[in-house]
Amino acid sequence: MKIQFKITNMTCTSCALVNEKSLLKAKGVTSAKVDFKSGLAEVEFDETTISQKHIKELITNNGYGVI
Ligand SMILES: [Cu+2]
Repeated sequence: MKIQFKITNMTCTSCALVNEKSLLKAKGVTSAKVDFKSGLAEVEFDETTISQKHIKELITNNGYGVI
């Protein structure tokens, strides 16, 4: 499954990298791209292993917002 959502509060490209890395580290996530400029996150994952809610929690746990 593939989802797109927006991440808020990112101030630079390393914020995007931090979020991208934590997404990629999560079990069940097969691909993750975070664009700093647009704030857009694109995540592909196996929904039998990880939920959308959990994916978004990874971002909020890093101190960023999710829309
Ligand atoms: Cu930053």
